[in-house]
Amino acid sequence: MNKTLSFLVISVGFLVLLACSKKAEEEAEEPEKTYEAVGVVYSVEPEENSIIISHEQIPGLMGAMTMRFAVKDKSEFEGIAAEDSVKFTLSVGEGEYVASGIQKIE
Ligand SMILES: [Cu+2]
Repeated sequence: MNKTLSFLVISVGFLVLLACSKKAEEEAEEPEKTYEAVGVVYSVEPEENSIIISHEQIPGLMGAMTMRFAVKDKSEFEGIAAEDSVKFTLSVGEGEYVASGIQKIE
């Protein structure tokens, strides 16, 4: 094998390796991520299985805003009303924002 050819083979091999490791990295990011968040309840909508919360900044995800979260378990709504300060766990998966463990805070 001449020098140019072996250089080419090594380069292509390196590129394939790079592409593969990048793909594995992207796939590893697929699973649902969770964040701890705090905010003030804007409105509770049990019939819609959702809650609207003015949340504070969530580092690594988004700034402060008022937005709707899906709520999977109706018992989450017990004792929670508009204007309550709350903390909750936000799960992000497949473009869906789910609030769970919603708890009133002082
Ligand atoms: Cu938001």
